[in-house]
This record gives sequence, C-alpha cells and structure tokens, in this order.
Amino acid sequence: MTTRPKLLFSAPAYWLGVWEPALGSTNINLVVLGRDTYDPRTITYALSFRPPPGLLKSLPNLKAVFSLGAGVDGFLADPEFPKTVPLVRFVDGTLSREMATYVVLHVLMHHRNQRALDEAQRNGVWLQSMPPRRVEETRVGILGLGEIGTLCAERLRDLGFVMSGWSRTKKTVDGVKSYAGQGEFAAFLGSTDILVCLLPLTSDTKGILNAKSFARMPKGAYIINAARGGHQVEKDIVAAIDTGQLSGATLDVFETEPLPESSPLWKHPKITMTPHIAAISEPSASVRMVIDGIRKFERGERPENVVDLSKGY
Ligand code: NDP
Ligand code: OXD
Repeated sequence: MTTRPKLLFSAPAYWLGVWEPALGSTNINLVVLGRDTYDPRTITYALSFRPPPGLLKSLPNLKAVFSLGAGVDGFLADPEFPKTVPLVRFVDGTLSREMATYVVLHVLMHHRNQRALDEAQRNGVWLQSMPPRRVEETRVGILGLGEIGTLCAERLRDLGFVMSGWSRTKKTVDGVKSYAGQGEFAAFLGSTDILVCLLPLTSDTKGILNAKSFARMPKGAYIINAARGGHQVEKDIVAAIDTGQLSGATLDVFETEPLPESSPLWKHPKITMTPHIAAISEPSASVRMVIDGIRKFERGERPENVVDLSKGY
C-alpha cells in the first residue's frame, strides 16, 4: 500500500477556503499548523511563505517544501532550514503580470508628475508649467531581470521608455540593455533615472538600495522597491530625498513589516507607500503548482523552479 502524501500548511488561515476544497479531490492529506495535531514523522511536504524558524527541521521525512511566494528569503532566514530538501518557489504568469501592473503604474505616476497635479487640483491651481518629460528621454533601470523583472522591462519598453536591466548573468531582451555583475553596477546606476528593484533578497543584494548606490545615480533620480524591505536602507532613502539626490520613492516593502507607527516614511511627502501588495499569489495557481509538484516528486521527477540554494534564489 502506498502512503498518501501529507502536506503541512503553514500560511494565513484565509487561504484555507481555497486549499481545502482543491486538495479534497486529490490523494494529498492536508494538515494545518496550529489547527490539527500531527506526528512530525508523517509529514512529507510543507507549504509556507515565512515558516516559523525550526519548523521544517522538525519534520524528518520531508521530501520537498513549497513556497507560496516568488521570494524564498523567508525560508532561508531560518538557520535550521534543511538544506538537503528541495525548495520550490512560486512562478506564475498572474504574479508577474500583477507585478508589471504595479511597476508600470508607479513609473508613470512619477514620470507624468501625477502627484504634483493631484495637489494642484486640490489647491485649485491650473498647473500647466509641468509638462511630462518624454518617454524617449527617460531611462528606467530594472534591478533583477528574472521572471518578473523581464516582463516589467518589456511592458515599459513597449511604452517607449529607454530600458536597461542589471542581473548576475548577461541577458538578451529585445530593446533592453543588459548590465551584469558588480563590474557593471555603477554604469547601470549612472544611466538610470527611475530605478525599479525586483531582485531576490540574498546576502549579495541585502541593503543594495543605499546612499552609495543613490550617489551613483543622476541627481533627482526616483526609486521603486517592490522586492524586499531588506534591499533598502530606509534612513539613506530619506536622507537622499531630503538632499534632492533622489526626487522620491515608491516602496511596497519595508525593513520591518508591518511598517512601525514611528517610521518617518508614513508621512514623508515624497514617499508613496503600499503595504506589500504589489502582487499577491493567486491561490488557485499555487494549488496547481503544489499538486503538480507533489505528483512529480512522488514519481521521482523534479518539478520546475526548484531554488538553487547555493545562489539563494
Ligand atoms: P527570479 O529569480 O526569476 O529573478 C531574479 C533576478 O535577479 C535574476 O535576473 C538574477 O540574475 C538577478 N539577481 C539575483 N542576484 C543578483 C545579484 N547578486 N546581482 C545581480 N543580479 C542578481 O525572481 P522573480 O523575478 O521571480 O522575483 C524577484 C523578486 O520579486 C522575488 O525574490 C521577491 O522578493 C519579489 N516579489 C515581490 C512581490 C511583492 O508583492 N512585493 C511579489 C512577487 C515577488 P540571473 O538571471 O543572472 O540569475
Ligand atoms: C512574493 C511576495 O515573494 O508576495 O511572492 O512577496
């Protein structure tokens, strides 16, 4: 008799409304952390976003771990993460498209001076002295030309922006200039008016949005961070805006989430913030990924999007 795969679910409870019925029609047994009692030895798969540290190590027969999100830093932050167990991250067209919508919106809000126009409207001012710059004269640089960064670059390129991207390895994306590695980082920043961070958070990328990086950008550059709060040094962002080195920032992610009440970012007139909602994984797509992944592992195959732990993404 073959044993049924047992999936430990450690995620927000509101997701269960989708997961329970979907898994009910499969042979996968769902065990909900905090709700169900379980013998750790019986768990063969786990699903989470930021698992409690030590949880995964306590499951000796784990065959694989699935991430509810694209970023897996929440798993790798656990010093006891079992490094021999495959970790599968969420890659999906819906997620990339939602991210692209967010990025295009915030690039255009800045590029078209929309915030100043809104304020002028509220003050009853007919503000014609602030025509938008031309897209052909505005350079947008994407940090991280992966699944999400590439789609964002293509969408912005199609709007006419001058596009470039920075990644570890060189890329060939039509109409997007590729910069790669530390050696080309300064040149990339120097030719970027609007910088969009879509990197994974790793030891190499931590704190990359800092005073030194801003100083390499043209005066008045703008930044958008929709990746992870660990990429940004918030005090450096505020200082760079206050000196005019940066003209502003849109931040979806923060060093501490939820953003503490005491943070100066809440009320800063040149900072737009959103509460880590640039894109939310579509539950039914992630259910499909997990069912398909478990079937593959059970057949001795390897699904796509297994994280390379030596790179950390
Ligand atoms: P990918 O792994 O597909 O792409 C990552 C990109 O970053 C690759 O191009 C990679 O280069 C590049 N990169 C990684 N490390 C370095 C480095 N040290 N130097 C230069 N380039 C580097 O990831 P995704 O596009 O799927 O996701 C990106 C991130 O977006 C996630 O990790 C997550 O943090 C964030 N995210 C945020 C969401 C939100 O709601 N705010 C929602 C979804 C994702 P190479 O290609 O050469 O390997
Ligand atoms: C992700 C996220 O990584 O939502 O997918 O942040």
